[in-house]
Amino acid sequence: MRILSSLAAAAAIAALAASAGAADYKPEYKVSTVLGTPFPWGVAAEKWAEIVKEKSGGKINLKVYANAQLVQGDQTKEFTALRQGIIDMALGSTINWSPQVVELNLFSLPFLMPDHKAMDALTRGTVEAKLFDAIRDKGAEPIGWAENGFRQVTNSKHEIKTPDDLKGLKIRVVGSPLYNDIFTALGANPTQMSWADAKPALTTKAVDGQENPLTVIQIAKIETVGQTFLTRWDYVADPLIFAINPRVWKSFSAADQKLLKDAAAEAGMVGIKASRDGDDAAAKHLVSAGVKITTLTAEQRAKFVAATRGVYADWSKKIGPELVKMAEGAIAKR
Ligand code: X2X
Repeated sequence: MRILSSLAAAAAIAALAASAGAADYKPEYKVSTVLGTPFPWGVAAEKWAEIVKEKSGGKINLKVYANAQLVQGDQTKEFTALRQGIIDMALGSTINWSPQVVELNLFSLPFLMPDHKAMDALTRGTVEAKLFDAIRDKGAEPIGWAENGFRQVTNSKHEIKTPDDLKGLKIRVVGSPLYNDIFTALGANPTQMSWADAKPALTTKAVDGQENPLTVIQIAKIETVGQTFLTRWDYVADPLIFAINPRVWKSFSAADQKLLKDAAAEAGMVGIKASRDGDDAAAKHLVSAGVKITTLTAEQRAKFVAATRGVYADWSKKIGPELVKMAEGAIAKR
């Protein structure tokens, strides 16, 4: 009898402890992202939520809020909202977080990364460690990578083969001032606006063009708003970063932190594959939808590189010459 009741007491204590652990956790963690499924962002974010739910036995419940809706569509405020705890977690582009974390402009240095292997060289090892330290310093816990992809330029006016073809074109650009500098150096007329405002601006022809990865261009059906000229120039690429508010991060047990990190690695791989495999498929689809795709020759591309060297040099100073050197070294060794 005594053994039985002490067993029952032990079971009751164990049950209490388990429910106390779970009770520390929120019923739902809000995950912010700019683009939902079927964009590679949404694919990665939803996969993350799915794996975390399954591996935690339903204890950790992530809910993805797309279209930057948790920051009223203003994607350049996402990092600040994450730091403040207005959102718990995010899968965000390095471009959208660069106003707060200047080092993330690294990926936007024009023509720094020649290929996917170059990108991979920056999202691991010493460069990754430096970037993650910079993010941590600014108040968020980075735990993994996914990918938006190499960005191409579209417009409604004419084919772009030389920097001269960009002259006078009004181009919608994203949140970092570095993009204003790139397009100004190329003779275009850049105007910064959120993704939420971009499509209406393209529809009304308030702007002539924009730049985004092929998967985004295709899934958003940008050809339907007159964007029928596309140049593949791979001038920059943006990875996506999984990050968590520091207080939320600390509220998880070490085992659950590992679970979240491992799940982000797995989901990130799925997202990266969706972006990389999606590019050529998107290009085919766009051609059949009537888009003229121009792929630059090495010689043509060199003219764009030359025209943006000054911007590269200026922004290397802002990003940190040491970090840029480290990145160039990692790319050379890839
Ligand atoms: O706004 C964009 O162009 C997008 C969707 O690519 C980003 O959020 C960086």
